[in-house]
Amino acid sequence: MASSPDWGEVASALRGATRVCLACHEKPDGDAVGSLLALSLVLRRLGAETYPSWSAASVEAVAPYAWLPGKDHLVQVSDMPPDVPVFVAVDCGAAERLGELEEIARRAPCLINIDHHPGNDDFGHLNVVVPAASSTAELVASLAEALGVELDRDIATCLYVGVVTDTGRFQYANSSPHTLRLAASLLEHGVPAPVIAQELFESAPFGFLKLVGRLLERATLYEEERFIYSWLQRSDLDETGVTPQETDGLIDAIRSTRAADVAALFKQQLDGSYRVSLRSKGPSVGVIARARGGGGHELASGFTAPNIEGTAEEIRALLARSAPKDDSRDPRADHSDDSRDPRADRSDSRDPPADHSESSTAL
Ligand SMILES: [Mn+2]
Repeated sequence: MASSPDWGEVASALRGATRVCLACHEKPDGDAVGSLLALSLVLRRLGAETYPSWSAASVEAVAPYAWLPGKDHLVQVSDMPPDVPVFVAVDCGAAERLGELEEIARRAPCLINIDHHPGNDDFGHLNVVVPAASSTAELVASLAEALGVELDRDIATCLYVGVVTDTGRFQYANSSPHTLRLAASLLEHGVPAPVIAQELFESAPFGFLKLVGRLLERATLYEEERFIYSWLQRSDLDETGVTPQETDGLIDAIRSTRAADVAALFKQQLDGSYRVSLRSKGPSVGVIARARGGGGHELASGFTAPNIEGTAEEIRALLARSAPKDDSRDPRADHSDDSRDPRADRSDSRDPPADHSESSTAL
């Protein structure tokens, strides 16, 4: 995000508001919860009553976000006041991502949409959508400044969680110099970065390690096509005590090898079918997913398949067909100046910001 967005109308709407409903997307990730709670705290500093929530049977910040400042202000969907003049949606690529809260949002006289998802359809009355922003948290930080609210440790902590999760710990191409300057300023407000890192990235239950073990043990590599895949059955979750929600980032475990450009993870669903997540360091996997009724980005996509081996074989065959014939496809050897170098532009290599969970976008 090179320059700060124009907050003019949004800032005046929020400055005049005494009661504000806020919501992030359902099944929130770190950026969604962090942005939601940060903005709620910012508006409370301006004296507003805030009602932060998201669509869920029970709205509570669960692990690894259960410790976040401002979580005590969360309200259940049923307790959302229906008649609040200003409703702010954060980190929602589309109004449907508000789930049950969409109706209240649509009824609000002023619906504000603050987001960084490419393809956001500007569903608000006022929209600040900045795809170049690393995270919605980055936008909320900019909004706080526009509102004249000085960050404190609590707000900065929520913002930091949004930034550090959506940038993959500052690894992805969305980590701009601005993002890192913001992170630095958040640390200056006393954000306990090492503690947050432990909470977010080193607090998995023991069973999770066993599940990763199974996944890695089963991983199958097609060397020629630089394609790796693995799978999880429902019984794996039952036996290790891991919930489906906790399996969202698992594909990272198999994509981390230099031997593969494309990774697929098959996760068995309750009906016996498999949700297939695809990640790529170069070849388009969006086209593979779309051809099978799924969706996503060129480098991160997903679809549903009836089986593991047959589908993996299909993907392998497609990759073999689309692979360039004239080089080794070893990115370290040949592509250093090449636009196909998977590391030259990783702007899409993060999980699609639309949703890190796989349920709604079938990624
Ligand atoms: Mn986000």
